[in-house]
Amino acid sequence: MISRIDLRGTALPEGGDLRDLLPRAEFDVEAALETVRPICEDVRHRGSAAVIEWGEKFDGVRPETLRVPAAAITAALEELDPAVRAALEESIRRARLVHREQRRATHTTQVVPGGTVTEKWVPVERVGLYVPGGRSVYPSSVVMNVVPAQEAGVEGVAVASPPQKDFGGLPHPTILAACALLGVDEVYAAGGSQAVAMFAYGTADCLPVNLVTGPGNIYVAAAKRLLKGRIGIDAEAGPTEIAILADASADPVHVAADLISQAEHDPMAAAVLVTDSEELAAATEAELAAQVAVTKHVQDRIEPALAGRQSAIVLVDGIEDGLKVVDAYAAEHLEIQTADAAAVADRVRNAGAVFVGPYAPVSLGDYCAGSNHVLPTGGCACHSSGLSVQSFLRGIHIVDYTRDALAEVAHHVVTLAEAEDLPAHGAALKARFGWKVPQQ
Ligand code: HSO
Ligand code: ZN
Repeated sequence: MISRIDLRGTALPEGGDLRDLLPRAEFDVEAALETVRPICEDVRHRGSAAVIEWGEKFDGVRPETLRVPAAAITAALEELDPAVRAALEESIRRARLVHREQRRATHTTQVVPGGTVTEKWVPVERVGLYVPGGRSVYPSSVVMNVVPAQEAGVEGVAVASPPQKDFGGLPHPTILAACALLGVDEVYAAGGSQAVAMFAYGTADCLPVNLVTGPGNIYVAAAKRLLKGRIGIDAEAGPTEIAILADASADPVHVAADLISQAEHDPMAAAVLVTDSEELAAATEAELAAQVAVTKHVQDRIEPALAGRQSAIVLVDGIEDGLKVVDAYAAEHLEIQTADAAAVADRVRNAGAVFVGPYAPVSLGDYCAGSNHVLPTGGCACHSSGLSVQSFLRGIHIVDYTRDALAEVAHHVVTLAEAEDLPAHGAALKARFGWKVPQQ
């Protein structure tokens, strides 16, 4: 059900060549651009009516109003299963603990006496958080988007999630209940690229936002790419990925269960085991077969995900090579299940999040570790981070120099301006000192 890639017995190629040997799903956002372009343009020109009509077309239901009424949000919380409520509250509490500590303090550097640069961290004014609602209805993703935005101090937090046929055109009730628990009352029954365009351009119902975050399908990713610049975005989320670096000490029951746990998301999800142990590889294959047989979403998601070319068991000569492989792959989620797991984890350079040892499965991070589960996919972990307080802040430099401090460096500024053939830059300094550069 899962293929093998055997990299044993030869020196591993470097960088990009190694990455080419590893499995990865196609996620062709470029191709979806042409589909979403007219939808975004329509929303730009016709506003809320266009958002509602595209929702009707794609989601099969016409919401009564784009903005979800406050009473529907309150009612959803009242009807929420108490056990789900308790679990979400614990998830929120833990996420707040971690994200609160990500806040950055304003810092002033005294460059010279009288010359300072202060870096001030300022939250964006308004954000649009996208929460999917198709195959996946994840209240946990509401938590993972809203908590860092709130902890960053964002004042305007708006959530959009597709209208649901079974719930009279409202977003799914557990999504609404999660919003209520987090104190978010601005929620829109909007999905797909039309929701992203609504956030970017604004409509009569929804003020434009500065930044859109959150996972979504390929059309959401394409709309984010199209509208980037007008709005800021987090990483474009592709299908979820788990990589596990494991040696003979790992328990194949855990390894198989964890691979399956992320394969459960999507037929395009990737599950990759990197190991130097032939025994673990064989035992994991057997376990996968046994566990998949008794899992829920077998045919529609897990089997195609595991059998797809994006998933594999990669055999390597040792954990050193394994580290090279997982770094080249740059997984969204990376589990380390080796003898000295913490030391190995410490050496990982590229991963969205790293899960250390036998008791830190990815599912823990998905819900209740306190870490964020909106993470870079598709190899983007080699240049991007998951969602954090930092995603919602901008660092602004405040430059404050006295006359003496400026005088001290003026000749250097003028020299550099002349070297770049920009004499007016130098003149801006000279103007302050009787049109002469102060002599040092
Ligand atoms: N593993 C997903 C997040 C998620 N899992 C939501 C369960 N619910 C992407 O990190
Ligand atoms: Zn998950």
